[in-house]
Amino acid sequence: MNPNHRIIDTLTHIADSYRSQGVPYKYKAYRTAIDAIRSLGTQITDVSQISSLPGIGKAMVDKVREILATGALQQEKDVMSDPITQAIQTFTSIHGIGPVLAKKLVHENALRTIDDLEASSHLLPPQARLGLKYAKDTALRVPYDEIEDHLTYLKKVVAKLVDPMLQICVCGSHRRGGATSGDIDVLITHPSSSSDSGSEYVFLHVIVGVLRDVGYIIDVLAEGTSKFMGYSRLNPSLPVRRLDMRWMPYDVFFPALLYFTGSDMFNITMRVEALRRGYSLNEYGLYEIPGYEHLHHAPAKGAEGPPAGAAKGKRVFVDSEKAIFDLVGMTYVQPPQRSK
Ligand code: DCT
Ligand code: MG
Repeated sequence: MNPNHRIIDTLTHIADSYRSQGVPYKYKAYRTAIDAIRSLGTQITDVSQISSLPGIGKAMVDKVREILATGALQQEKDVMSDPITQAIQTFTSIHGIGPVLAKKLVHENALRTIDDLEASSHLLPPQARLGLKYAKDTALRVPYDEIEDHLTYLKKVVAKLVDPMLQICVCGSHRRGGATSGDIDVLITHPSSSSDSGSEYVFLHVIVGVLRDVGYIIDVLAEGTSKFMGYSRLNPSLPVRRLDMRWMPYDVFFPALLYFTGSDMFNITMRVEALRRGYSLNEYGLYEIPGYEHLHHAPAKGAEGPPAGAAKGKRVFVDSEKAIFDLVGMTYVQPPQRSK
């Protein structure tokens, strides 16, 4: 356990409340400070140990000082004991309910609990009604070992009923070594697929069909050619889990693996580093921004440009996550150290 877990947990509670209230800049400020503290490695006994860290301003130093002096933070106690804040947090954790709707339900309709929502489900859009159907189950974190069981099951079913060459991995917080995860993030590719052809995009549809037939996928929130969002269950004695699946052709597998592993904040940091080196990085690839000198070429291959909507520039083929770190001038970071 991190020697500063008390400080980290306290600040995380406040960060989460800002996120659910729809105040992203505050959420990011807390997350940046939390990451700096998590990376410290030594126990904080005095605020002088953190006051010069990047991302930690005076207000954050004051909060840490209060935690060190009193063992707690009044602001956290207020957040955790405020029924309105807690209701907004509960509601925004339901798929299909964002901060604006959550606040409306709390302030205008005086709803506070999942039971209240169930009694007033006519106030919800269809996606949120589906989210509500599984809300009690999906509020539970998914243990590491259960996700491994999902992976084993998925590999077996897909190899047998779709194609034995399909490669499946779990990304997200699970790949970062999280003891529990909020959902199951699955990335799928096939070694013979390429973004040049596009025909392989039919794979995800076939996989989803098979997984529905065998009763593993029990409901669908959204399904496209490269993304699936829905609900799955390994067996009836276990809770229903939120399942996110992405299909990526093999030539863009590693940028996708990097993106889908996260964390969200780590991705932002890495994108900024890439930009400094003249690259634009997203889940679909690493692109050279025209006009920069790109000294460290990886062998470029195929695909002339990014998909619609992505930054313009030539795509750089990478055959590992490490190759992306190298190109953007970062030391390789192992997945468990990417929880930032
Ligand atoms: N991601 C991102 N930016 C976002 C959301 C997601 O870069 N705004 C990436 C990084 C993580 C990955 O997608 C999966 O997203 P989540 O499942 O939301 O996050 P997680 O890290 O897996 O955490 P959790 O345990 O809550 O699922
Ligand atoms: Mg996840």
